[in-house]
Formats: sequence, C-alpha cells, structure tokens
Amino acid sequence: KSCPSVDLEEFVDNILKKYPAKVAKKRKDHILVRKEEDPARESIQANNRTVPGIITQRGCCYAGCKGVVLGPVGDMVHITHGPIGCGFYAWLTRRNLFKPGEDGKNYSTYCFSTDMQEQDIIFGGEKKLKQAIKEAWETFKPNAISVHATCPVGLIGDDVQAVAREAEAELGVKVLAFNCEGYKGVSQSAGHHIANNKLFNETVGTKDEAIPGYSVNILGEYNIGGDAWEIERILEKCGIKIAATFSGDGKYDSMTSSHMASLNLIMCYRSINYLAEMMETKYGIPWAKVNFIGVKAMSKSLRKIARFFEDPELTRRIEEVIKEEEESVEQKLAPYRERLQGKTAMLFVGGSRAHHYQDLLRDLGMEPVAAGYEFAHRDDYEGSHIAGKIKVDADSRNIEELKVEPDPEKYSPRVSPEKKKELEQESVLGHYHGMIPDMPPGTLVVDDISHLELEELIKTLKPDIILSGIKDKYVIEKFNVPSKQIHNYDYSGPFAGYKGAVNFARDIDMMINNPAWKLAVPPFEKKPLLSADLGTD
Ligand code: CFN
Ligand code: HCA
Repeated sequence: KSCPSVDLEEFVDNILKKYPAKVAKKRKDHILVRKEEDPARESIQANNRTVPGIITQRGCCYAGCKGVVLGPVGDMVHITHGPIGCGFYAWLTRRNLFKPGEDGKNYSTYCFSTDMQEQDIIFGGEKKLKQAIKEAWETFKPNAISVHATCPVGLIGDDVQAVAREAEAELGVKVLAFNCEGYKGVSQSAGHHIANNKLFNETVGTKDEAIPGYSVNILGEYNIGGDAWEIERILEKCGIKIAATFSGDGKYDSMTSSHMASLNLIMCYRSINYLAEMMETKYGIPWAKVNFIGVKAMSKSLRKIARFFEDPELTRRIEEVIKEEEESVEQKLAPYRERLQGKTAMLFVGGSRAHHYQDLLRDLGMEPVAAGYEFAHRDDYEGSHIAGKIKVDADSRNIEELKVEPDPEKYSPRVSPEKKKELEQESVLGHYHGMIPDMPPGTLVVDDISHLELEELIKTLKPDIILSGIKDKYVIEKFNVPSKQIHNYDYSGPFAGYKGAVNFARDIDMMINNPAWKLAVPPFEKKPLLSADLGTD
C-alpha cells in the first residue's frame, strides 16, 4: 500500500537536507522513489562504500565468508585466525542449524579461534595457526577444516594459504584457507565471493559420485531457524532429491560431488550467484532462481522444478503436494490474515531477504511501503539481466574473478540448447528479476539505509512493522513500532515453506496486534531524568 498523503520526492529531499552537501550527493543515488509504471526505467546505486560517520547495518568480509557461507557446514571445523573477538561475536548468533549425518560429526556449536595475542601480532601467528589446525584434527577428526583470516592477519602478512597447504599434506585432511580479512571490499558481500571461489576450486568436483533421480543442489539457503528442513520435507515429498546444500545443514562430502546434480536452485542470489555461474560454465549445470519464503512463492518454485524436469509423473506429484499443502496452511493462515490484512511493513535486511519476505507478506494481505538491502548489488535490485551492463562492482575490484572453462571430461549439458533457450525465455532458468519490479509505484527503495534515514521513514510512513536486524531493532521499538528480526528470526522459525508461513504469521500477528505498543511512551518524549547546565563560557 503506497502512502498517497506523502509527497515522497519532497520527503526524500528533506531527509537529504539534514546531511552535509557531499554526503547528500552520495546518498541521493541510493534512494529511489518508485514512480514509473515500467520498473525497467528505474535504477539505484548499490554496493558502494558506506560514507564514514553514517550508522550502517552492514557487516564485514570475514562475516560474509566464515559466518555466512562456510559456517553452516557443520561437519567441518572452522578456525578463525585472529584475536578472539571476531570468532566470539560470530558464535551461534546467526542460528544456522545443523543435524549431523550418519557419521555423527557435528562441530556447529563450537567456536574455534587461534586467539592471537600481542606477541603473535608482532612476531607472526603462522606457528600458532599450524598448531591449532593440528589440535583440531587430532581432537575432533572433522571431515574438513577451514581457516578464516581476520583483519590483523592480513596486516601482518601471515601466509594462511601456505600453512593450510602444509597442514593438509601432513595431516591428510582437506584444509581450506580463506583470505577474508574483514577490511576487504565494502561489506560481507566480498566474503561471499571469496568463499564461492575456493569452494568452486577446491571442493566442488573433487569426487565423482553419480546422483540418481531428480537431483538438485540448493544454493544460498542457510538453514536459519530450521528453514532447510521444511524445504527438504517438501522436496522429498515431491520425489526431488537434494544432492547438496550450500550451505545450510551442509555436509562437506556432499559438496564434493555436487557437480553431478541436474539442477542448481538459487535461493539467495547475492551470496552464491558466483558459484552457480561457474558450475554452469565448467560442468553444464543450469540454475533456476527460486524463493521458498511464502506459500505462493513456494508453489511457484516447485512448478519451476517440474517445468525443468518435464516428467508427467513428477509434475503430477508436485501438483498433488501443492494442493495438499496449500489447503492445509490456508485454514491456519485465514485467522491471521484477517488481523493482518492491510497492515504495512518496511524491510531492511542483507542482500536478499528484504525481497524474499515480500511474497510472504503479500500472502497475508500486507504490502511493503519501503524496502532495501544492506549490501546487495544492482542486479539484486534491477535483475540479473543487467549484470553484464553495469560497471565493475566494488567488490570485484578487490576480489579475483576466476577464469572458468568447460571441463573436457566432466562437462555435460543437462538439457538441449533449444530447451535451455526456451526455459530462459520463460524465466525458468538463468533469470532473477530483482526487487524493484516487485515494489509498487508510490513506495521507497533505500540501499544501505542509515539510522537517520530510518528514523525519518518511521516518523513519516508509520509502518505497522519493520523486518530487519539486531542493530536497528531497539531503535525502531523505541518509536513504538515492532521490529521482527528476519536475520535470525528472534529465536523462532522455520519461516520457509508452507509450515514456516504459519509460524511467521503467528509471530508477526503477536507483535503487530500487541496492545503494549499503544501504551508505551517513547523515551525521547519523556522528561529527561538528568539534565546538565553546560554554561555559556
Ligand atoms: S542468511 Fe542470507 S539471505 S546469505 Fe546474506 S544476503 Fe546475511 S546473514 Mo543476515 S540474514 Fe541476511 Fe541474506 Fe543471502 Fe543472512 S538477507 S544479512 S549475508 N543474509
Ligand atoms: C552478519 C550476520 C547477520 C547479522 C544480523 C543482524 C546475521 O551480517 O554478519 O544484523 O541482525 O544474519 O546473523 O547478518
């Protein structure tokens, strides 16, 4: 639902006036008032360095590599090479859940770090890292080990790659070292890219094991609050086999043979599109963009899979599952929809959920009034088809683009070139349309929103709920607006798939329709408890 009573252009101009001129000039291009009927005519700036002094919700390169892409693989030991803070503050906060496989190996609740001290910074930390890898191997015998460099490691020049190579040769276990020093790039996005490159080079395709049946890999799904298990339940019911997941509930071994699957399903395009593109070039696996968040989105994604495999029996089963699941959740969602219909939301999250959750909000009769990503790139806003047209991305200036060729022995096209073309034209394969086309005219798109901008949006657009993260949750709630964390789901979940939609509706109904919001007085409207006379001298 747009806000007809507010002149959005004027409103944005007034926000920008609060900044120094130089800052206003930079921020202007990151704020879009949706007005064109044809969204292809609208664009936004993204993936630029945050202006110093602005309060952003972004994280760092290490967070994107270790916390996001590698961390969820639970049968590996992930060692943070650095002072203890980085490892400690990334410990369990993301709520990526893991169930061990048959070997029972599960290190997902541990926090491994070299705990570098002053003398390691001065004299070098390589020996300590080597010892840490050895101890981790001898104590736990994980299926593989990863090493993640933090800022000081890059500054003092520890060669984590050499240490990993040596340890791997000596111990006989795969050791993947990532130069994901926090300062690289402009956000966690650089870390996604670094993680993708190494997984592609040193993990995917290292074991050839045929995967029978309708096999898919799920890319960019991280099992936050158990999402992956609900997705797995539905796909299994349809008769679709998940060969590997990157990396929610992920097992190292399944990743090694993931190049044998028939299709890559991309959930979060931002964090894993690099791997999907490279797997397509080298092994011939096409990718399809899916969204498992929302009832209709889930069904639409299943139909994409049916269209790809084109087997009447599989299609029949998928349609049966859709019918049964939709009917079952419809009854449960109806009372929530009655109370949520017409409510408005703002979504400011990472690099894909601010878009994915709009489908679920629409299932509940709600509409976004404003949305934006923290660190996504222009293709996440405007669609993957513009990727070739845009200037070099900020993180690509720092992160190596791998040169990938078809593998002469392992490349095999999954569908004929004619069918591939047809499926691309139908947007089943190789296509992501991005956030902007889904935002109705009269709404705002704000990239890497600052706290100042967020406060102005709350005061003027008065949303019923804001879906965001921990860094802004309590700022928002001080304005008497509930804020649901859709990074870690506030101890709840799953929110994916059919059953997840009901959990989400229950949670946000409890928040939006809680009478407490109308009773609380914002702290800045109360008389201050303390005041000081600063004098005039
Ligand atoms: S689980 Fe994902 S869905 S991976 Fe990414 S862009 Fe983060 S950790 Mo927080 S919740 Fe968020 Fe996305 Fe992809 Fe999560 S919206 S910011 S780096 N993200
Ligand atoms: C990260 C992880 C994070 C942070 C969540 C938040 C997550 O960026 O390092 O800001 O609430 O999902 O855990 O995105």
